[in-house]
Amino acid sequence: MKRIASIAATVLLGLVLVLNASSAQANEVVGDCWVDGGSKRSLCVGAGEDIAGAVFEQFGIEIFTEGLKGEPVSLVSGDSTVSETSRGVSAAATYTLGIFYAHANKGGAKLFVTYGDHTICSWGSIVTPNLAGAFGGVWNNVISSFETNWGCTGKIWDLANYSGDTFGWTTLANSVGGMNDRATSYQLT
Ligand SMILES: [Ca+2]
Repeated sequence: MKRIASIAATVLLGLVLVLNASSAQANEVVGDCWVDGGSKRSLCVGAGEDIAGAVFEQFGIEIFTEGLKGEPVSLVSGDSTVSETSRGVSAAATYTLGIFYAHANKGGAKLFVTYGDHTICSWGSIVTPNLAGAFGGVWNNVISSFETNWGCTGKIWDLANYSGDTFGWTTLANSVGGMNDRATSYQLT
């Protein structure tokens, strides 16, 4: 019996290792990304790198997020690689309407979804252009939490083209329930 128990334990251990190996094959997002719903421009940076600074350097676009009083707050920090002299008044502005996170509780890598006008979600559902799309590449099936800004609300779908299981609409999701690591398409409106 002892031998059988030993074999059973070995089989169980093997099964656990296999399960761990398969879960390790899930997408792993290493750095932050940005996509603009108007221009459809996008960019990703490596682990620990500054996405706002990189977007500013490459596109001359300054990313803002919503402050506590609804005011735009620049994500381009003074400590970034952006020099003060390059931060001219001609810099284009874009606004973070949604942030999707690879981990729960707004943790892990971030995907910033922006638009050149932070008031579009207050225009009303008939005229508001949806900021919608697919979670491409490493962002497919990894979203674990999200938040929205400036009156926007967000929803995620399991499948492409806004079909299958969903989570939302909501403005803050510290977790996404049964949709964890499953989101393939999204809308902000
Ligand atoms: Ca999916």
